Amino acid sequence: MKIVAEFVTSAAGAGDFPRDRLPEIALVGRSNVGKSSLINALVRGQVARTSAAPGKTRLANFYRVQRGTAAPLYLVDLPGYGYARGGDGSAREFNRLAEAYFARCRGGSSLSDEARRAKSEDPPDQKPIAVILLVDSRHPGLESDLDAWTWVSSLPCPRGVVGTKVDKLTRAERTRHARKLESLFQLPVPLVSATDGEGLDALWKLISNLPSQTAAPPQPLPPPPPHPRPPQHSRPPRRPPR
Ligand SMILES: Nc1nc2c(ncn2[C@@H]2O[C@H](COP(=O)(O)OP(=O)(O)OP(=O)(O)O)[C@@H](O)[C@H]2O)c(=O)[nH]1
Ligand SMILES: [Mg+2]
Repeated sequence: MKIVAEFVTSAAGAGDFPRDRLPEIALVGRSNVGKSSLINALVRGQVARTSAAPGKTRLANFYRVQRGTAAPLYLVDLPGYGYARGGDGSAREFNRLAEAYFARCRGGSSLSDEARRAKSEDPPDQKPIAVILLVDSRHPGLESDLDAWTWVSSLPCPRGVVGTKVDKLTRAERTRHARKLESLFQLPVPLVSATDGEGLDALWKLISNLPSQTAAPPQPLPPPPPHPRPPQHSRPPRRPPR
Protein backbone atom coordinates (compact mmCIF):
# COMPACT_ATOMS: atom_id res chain seq x y z
CA MET A 1 0.00 0.00 0.00
CA LYS A 2 1.34 3.40 -0.94
CA ILE A 3 2.10 5.73 1.97
CA VAL A 4 2.90 9.40 1.46
CA ALA A 5 4.25 11.25 4.48
CA GLU A 6 5.62 14.73 4.91
CA PHE A 7 6.83 16.82 7.79
CA VAL A 8 4.46 19.78 8.22
CA THR A 9 5.50 21.79 11.25
CA SER A 10 7.13 21.82 14.68
CA ALA A 11 5.08 23.40 17.44
CA ALA A 12 6.42 24.93 20.64
CA GLY A 13 3.02 26.07 21.89
CA ALA A 14 -0.66 26.59 21.21
CA GLY A 15 -0.18 29.17 18.46
CA ASP A 16 1.82 26.76 16.32
CA PHE A 17 -0.58 23.80 16.01
CA PRO A 18 -2.10 23.13 12.57
CA ARG A 19 -5.52 24.76 12.31
CA ASP A 20 -7.00 22.44 9.70
CA ARG A 21 -9.48 19.65 10.50
CA LEU A 22 -7.35 16.59 9.86
CA PRO A 23 -7.52 14.03 12.66
CA GLU A 24 -4.39 13.68 14.75
CA ILE A 25 -2.80 10.63 16.32
CA ALA A 26 -0.47 11.71 19.10
CA LEU A 27 2.34 9.41 20.20
CA VAL A 28 3.19 9.82 23.87
CA GLY A 29 5.81 7.98 25.91
CA ARG A 30 9.03 8.12 27.83
CA SER A 31 12.10 9.56 26.16
CA ASN A 32 13.83 6.90 24.09
CA VAL A 33 10.83 4.55 24.00
CA GLY A 34 10.85 4.77 20.21
CA LYS A 35 8.17 7.33 19.24
CA SER A 36 10.08 8.91 16.38
CA SER A 37 11.37 5.56 15.12
CA LEU A 38 7.83 4.20 15.12
CA ILE A 39 6.58 7.10 13.02
CA ASN A 40 9.33 6.39 10.48
CA ALA A 41 8.47 2.69 10.49
CA LEU A 42 4.74 3.36 10.07
CA VAL A 43 5.31 5.59 7.05
CA ARG A 44 8.22 3.49 5.74
CA GLY A 45 10.42 6.54 5.47
CA GLN A 46 12.78 8.76 7.40
CA VAL A 47 10.64 11.77 8.20
CA ALA A 48 11.27 11.92 11.97
CA ARG A 49 14.63 12.41 13.69
CA THR A 50 15.68 9.66 16.06
CA SER A 51 18.57 9.27 18.47
CA ALA A 52 20.02 6.81 20.95
CA ALA A 53 20.31 9.75 23.38
CA PRO A 54 17.00 10.46 25.12
CA GLY A 55 15.43 13.89 24.76
CA LYS A 56 15.88 14.20 20.99
CA THR A 57 12.35 15.41 20.27
CA ARG A 58 11.76 18.68 22.14
CA LEU A 59 8.84 20.10 20.15
CA ALA A 60 5.57 18.64 18.89
CA ASN A 61 6.32 17.54 15.33
CA PHE A 62 3.46 17.05 12.89
CA TYR A 63 3.63 14.61 9.97
CA ARG A 64 0.85 14.51 7.41
CA VAL A 65 0.27 10.94 6.31
CA GLN A 66 -1.85 9.55 3.51
CA ARG A 67 -2.05 5.76 3.52
CA GLY A 68 -3.53 4.26 0.36
CA THR A 69 -7.02 5.58 -0.17
CA ALA A 70 -7.64 6.28 3.52
CA ALA A 71 -8.32 9.83 4.62
CA PRO A 72 -5.17 11.78 5.50
CA LEU A 73 -4.21 12.32 9.12
CA TYR A 74 -1.39 13.70 11.21
CA LEU A 75 0.98 11.55 13.20
CA VAL A 76 2.22 13.77 16.01
CA ASP A 77 5.55 13.16 17.69
CA LEU A 78 5.42 14.68 21.17
CA PRO A 79 8.48 15.18 23.39
CA GLY A 80 9.18 12.27 25.71
CA TYR A 81 8.78 12.44 29.45
CA GLY A 82 11.24 11.18 32.05
CA TYR A 83 14.32 12.69 30.52
CA ALA A 84 16.41 13.22 33.68
CA ARG A 85 19.14 15.40 32.23
CA GLY A 86 16.56 17.84 30.91
CA GLY A 87 15.84 18.86 34.53
CA ASP A 88 12.83 20.70 35.85
CA GLY A 89 12.91 23.27 33.07
CA SER A 90 12.42 20.61 30.44
CA ALA A 91 9.71 18.92 32.55
CA ARG A 92 7.81 22.21 32.76
CA GLU A 93 8.27 22.63 29.01
CA PHE A 94 6.84 19.17 28.35
CA ASN A 95 3.89 19.77 30.69
CA ARG A 96 3.10 23.13 29.16
CA LEU A 97 3.24 21.76 25.63
CA ALA A 98 1.21 18.63 26.46
CA GLU A 99 -1.41 20.69 28.25
CA ALA A 100 -1.77 23.10 25.34
CA TYR A 101 -1.80 20.25 22.84
CA PHE A 102 -4.46 18.13 24.54
CA ALA A 103 -6.65 21.12 25.33
CA ARG A 104 -7.63 20.88 21.63
CA CYS A 105 -8.74 17.28 22.07
CA ARG A 106 -12.40 16.52 21.54
CA GLY A 107 -13.99 13.11 22.00
CA GLY A 108 -16.79 12.04 19.72
CA SER A 109 -17.25 9.77 16.75
CA SER A 110 -14.47 7.61 15.42
CA LEU A 111 -11.53 9.15 13.62
CA SER A 112 -12.52 7.69 10.28
CA ASP A 113 -16.01 9.17 10.64
CA GLU A 114 -14.41 12.46 11.47
CA ALA A 115 -12.12 12.33 8.49
CA ARG A 116 -15.11 11.84 6.21
CA ARG A 117 -16.89 14.84 7.59
CA ALA A 118 -16.75 17.58 5.05
CA LYS A 119 -17.85 20.26 7.47
CA SER A 120 -17.34 20.48 11.18
CA GLU A 121 -19.27 22.29 13.85
CA ASP A 122 -16.32 22.15 16.22
CA PRO A 123 -14.98 25.38 17.53
CA PRO A 124 -11.78 26.21 15.64
CA ASP A 125 -9.55 25.20 18.53
CA GLN A 126 -11.10 21.69 18.95
CA LYS A 127 -10.48 18.69 16.72
CA PRO A 128 -10.41 14.88 16.74
CA ILE A 129 -7.25 13.73 18.45
CA ALA A 130 -6.46 10.20 19.56
CA VAL A 131 -3.55 9.35 21.79
CA ILE A 132 -1.36 6.28 21.76
CA LEU A 133 0.83 5.63 24.77
CA LEU A 134 4.06 3.86 23.85
CA VAL A 135 5.66 1.69 26.50
CA ASP A 136 8.85 -0.32 26.18
CA SER A 137 7.73 -3.94 25.95
CA ARG A 138 10.86 -5.00 27.85
CA HIS A 139 9.71 -3.07 30.93
CA PRO A 140 5.99 -3.50 31.51
CA GLY A 141 4.56 -1.58 34.44
CA LEU A 142 7.04 1.25 34.96
CA GLU A 143 5.52 3.71 37.37
CA SER A 144 6.10 6.63 35.00
CA ASP A 145 4.12 4.81 32.28
CA LEU A 146 1.28 3.97 34.65
CA ASP A 147 1.15 7.63 35.77
CA ALA A 148 1.07 8.69 32.14
CA TRP A 149 -1.77 6.24 31.43
CA THR A 150 -3.79 7.60 34.33
CA TRP A 151 -3.37 11.05 32.86
CA VAL A 152 -4.10 9.94 29.27
CA SER A 153 -7.23 8.15 30.49
CA SER A 154 -8.57 11.38 31.93
CA LEU A 155 -8.40 13.13 28.55
CA PRO A 156 -11.52 13.25 26.39
CA CYS A 157 -9.82 11.39 23.51
CA PRO A 158 -9.81 7.86 22.18
CA ARG A 159 -6.67 6.11 23.37
CA GLY A 160 -4.57 3.00 23.03
CA VAL A 161 -1.33 1.46 24.24
CA VAL A 162 1.46 -0.10 22.20
CA GLY A 163 4.55 -2.00 23.36
CA THR A 164 7.72 -1.02 21.48
CA LYS A 165 11.01 -2.79 20.67
CA VAL A 166 9.50 -6.27 20.66
CA ASP A 167 12.47 -7.45 18.60
CA LYS A 168 14.47 -7.27 21.84
CA LEU A 169 12.29 -9.82 23.65
CA THR A 170 12.85 -13.55 23.79
CA ARG A 171 9.96 -15.78 22.82
CA ALA A 172 9.15 -16.50 26.47
CA GLU A 173 9.26 -12.81 27.36
CA ARG A 174 6.88 -11.94 24.55
CA THR A 175 4.17 -14.10 25.98
CA ARG A 176 4.78 -13.05 29.56
CA HIS A 177 5.12 -9.33 28.87
CA ALA A 178 2.18 -9.23 26.48
CA ARG A 179 -0.04 -10.75 29.19
CA LYS A 180 1.28 -8.36 31.80
CA LEU A 181 0.71 -5.31 29.59
CA GLU A 182 -2.84 -6.33 28.75
CA SER A 183 -3.62 -6.91 32.38
CA LEU A 184 -2.08 -3.57 33.42
CA PHE A 185 -3.85 -1.49 30.79
CA GLN A 186 -7.00 -3.61 30.42
CA LEU A 187 -6.73 -3.39 26.63
CA PRO A 188 -5.22 -5.40 23.80
CA VAL A 189 -1.65 -4.05 23.55
CA PRO A 190 -0.02 -4.71 20.16
CA LEU A 191 3.72 -5.32 20.37
CA VAL A 192 5.66 -3.65 17.59
CA SER A 193 9.17 -3.26 16.29
CA ALA A 194 10.34 -0.24 14.35
CA THR A 195 13.45 -2.22 13.53
CA ASP A 196 11.95 -5.23 11.76
CA GLY A 197 8.41 -4.01 11.11
CA GLU A 198 6.66 -6.57 13.30
CA GLY A 199 3.18 -5.51 14.41
CA LEU A 200 2.89 -2.45 12.18
CA ASP A 201 -0.19 -3.70 10.34
CA ALA A 202 -1.89 -4.30 13.68
CA LEU A 203 -0.93 -0.81 14.75
CA TRP A 204 -2.38 0.74 11.59
CA LYS A 205 -5.55 -1.19 12.30
CA LEU A 206 -5.61 0.14 15.85
CA ILE A 207 -5.10 3.67 14.55
CA SER A 208 -7.99 3.48 12.11
CA ASN A 209 -10.30 1.85 14.64
CA LEU A 210 -9.54 3.85 17.77
CA PRO A 211 -13.02 3.64 19.16
CA SER A 212 -14.89 6.66 20.34
CA GLN A 213 -16.38 4.78 23.27
CA THR A 214 -13.03 4.85 25.06
CA ALA A 215 -13.24 8.62 25.15
CA ALA A 216 -13.95 9.92 28.63
CA PRO A 217 -16.66 12.56 28.90
CA PRO A 218 -15.31 16.10 28.55
CA GLN A 219 -14.06 17.43 31.83
CA PRO A 220 -11.62 20.08 32.99
CA LEU A 221 -8.20 19.20 31.70
CA PRO A 222 -5.98 17.85 34.49
CA PRO A 223 -2.33 18.79 34.63
CA PRO A 224 0.00 16.33 32.88
CA PRO A 225 1.82 13.86 35.12
CA PRO A 226 4.63 15.25 37.24
CA HIS A 227 8.07 14.82 35.75
CA PRO A 228 8.49 11.09 36.25
CA ARG A 229 11.61 9.26 37.18
CA PRO A 230 14.15 8.63 34.41
CA PRO A 231 13.81 5.34 32.54
CA GLN A 232 15.08 2.63 34.81
CA HIS A 233 17.04 0.81 32.15
CA SER A 234 19.01 3.57 30.47
CA ARG A 235 21.83 5.83 31.52
CA PRO A 236 21.82 9.56 31.01
CA PRO A 237 23.61 10.59 27.83
CA ARG A 238 27.16 11.84 28.20
CA ARG A 239 26.45 14.99 26.27
CA PRO A 240 23.23 16.98 26.27
CA PRO A 241 21.18 16.37 23.12
CA ARG A 242 21.07 19.04 20.49
N1 LIG B 1 15.79 -2.61 18.74
C1 LIG B 1 14.97 -1.57 18.57
N2 LIG B 1 15.42 -0.31 18.80
C2 LIG B 1 14.55 0.70 18.63
C3 LIG B 1 13.21 0.49 18.22
N3 LIG B 1 12.59 1.70 18.15
C4 LIG B 1 13.53 2.62 18.49
N4 LIG B 1 14.70 2.03 18.78
C5 LIG B 1 15.93 2.71 19.20
O1 LIG B 1 15.67 3.42 20.41
C6 LIG B 1 16.36 4.66 20.42
C7 LIG B 1 15.36 5.78 20.66
O2 LIG B 1 14.49 5.86 19.55
P1 LIG B 1 13.67 7.21 19.23
O3 LIG B 1 12.71 6.84 18.16
O4 LIG B 1 14.60 8.35 18.96
O5 LIG B 1 12.92 7.44 20.63
P2 LIG B 1 11.94 8.65 21.05
O6 LIG B 1 10.86 8.03 21.86
O7 LIG B 1 11.53 9.41 19.83
O8 LIG B 1 12.90 9.51 21.97
P3 LIG B 1 12.77 11.08 22.37
O9 LIG B 1 12.70 11.87 21.10
O10 LIG B 1 14.03 11.31 23.15
O11 LIG B 1 11.57 11.22 23.23
C8 LIG B 1 17.09 4.75 19.08
O12 LIG B 1 18.42 4.32 19.28
C9 LIG B 1 16.36 3.77 18.19
O13 LIG B 1 17.16 3.23 17.18
C10 LIG B 1 12.78 -0.85 17.98
O14 LIG B 1 11.63 -1.15 17.62
N5 LIG B 1 13.70 -1.84 18.17
MG1 LIG C 1 11.83 11.39 19.36
